[in-house]
Amino acid sequence: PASAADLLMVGPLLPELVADLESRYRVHRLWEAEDPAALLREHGGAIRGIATSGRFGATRELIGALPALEGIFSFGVGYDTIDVAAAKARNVVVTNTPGVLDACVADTALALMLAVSRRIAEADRFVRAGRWPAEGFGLGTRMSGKRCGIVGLGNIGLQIARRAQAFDMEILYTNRKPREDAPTSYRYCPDVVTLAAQSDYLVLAVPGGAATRHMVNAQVLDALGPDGWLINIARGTVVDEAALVPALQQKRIAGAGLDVFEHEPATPAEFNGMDNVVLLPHIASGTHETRRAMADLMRSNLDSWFREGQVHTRVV
Ligand code: 8YV
Repeated sequence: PASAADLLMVGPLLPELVADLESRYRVHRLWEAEDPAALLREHGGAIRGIATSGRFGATRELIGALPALEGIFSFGVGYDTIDVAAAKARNVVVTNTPGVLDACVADTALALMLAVSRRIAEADRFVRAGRWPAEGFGLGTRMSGKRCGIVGLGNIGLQIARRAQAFDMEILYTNRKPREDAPTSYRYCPDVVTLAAQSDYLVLAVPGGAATRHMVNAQVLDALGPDGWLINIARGTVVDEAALVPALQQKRIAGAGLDVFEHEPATPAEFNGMDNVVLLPHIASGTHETRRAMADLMRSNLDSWFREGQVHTRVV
């Protein structure tokens, strides 16, 4: 029975979700433990599930410390911080929350595209600083009708493309392979450099992890060029931040709209003085509606597993 299962919660999740899980499972809070190793020694043998998120993940070491582990249930679609290979080797099921966050993440991508190229955040700072009566603000760059290059045409990438089409943008994309079910007007590029060279906005929507690490490097940024905008709602690791900082400083690209960072929550101090960047604290899925839907899906995966030995959205 579900009430008998011990769960290890790696970090704080949505308070309503935590309260609900605590009412029905024996939840052990790893992040609050004074001595995490002692907690694992004492309860590790009983723990059957890990409740985590893309932010907190689940390491090989943690998985190894839990001999009775059956499943890892993650809040979020990205699972690059979960050692899926270690889980697979132990026959541990891994679930995420795909689908329910696509719309809000895509909304945020479009918001960043407009914010950075139309200088929305900068204009807001200008008005607040009382500069309007005495100074002119200057001009922004048009977004409508431009070329939108999407890196990774998955569920989120497709939602970004649909929204960009409403702005009369031309859609280009790169992906491991062309998507047969994509509208025929979407133009496939075989690699990210070719895509960047033909895009006004390069929008990242690929998963994180080793396969995409530093996919956007100095060569890609230079292909994007001084009139190109980089938008990242994917993972900070996809961009070589050490290459991005000088590219922005030297205006080798026009600007960047970033929701994620390589070492978040730390962000490069150089960004703070730049007006051609818009910085968000990883909020792309952060609406009441979407976070509630993510919590519902995660909870439903957990409950189905402990009731019926089945899950809805399995990663592997
Ligand atoms: C979450 C995310 O904020 O779904 C993802 O992959 O990055 C976000 O939706 C994150 O998972 C919470 O840690």
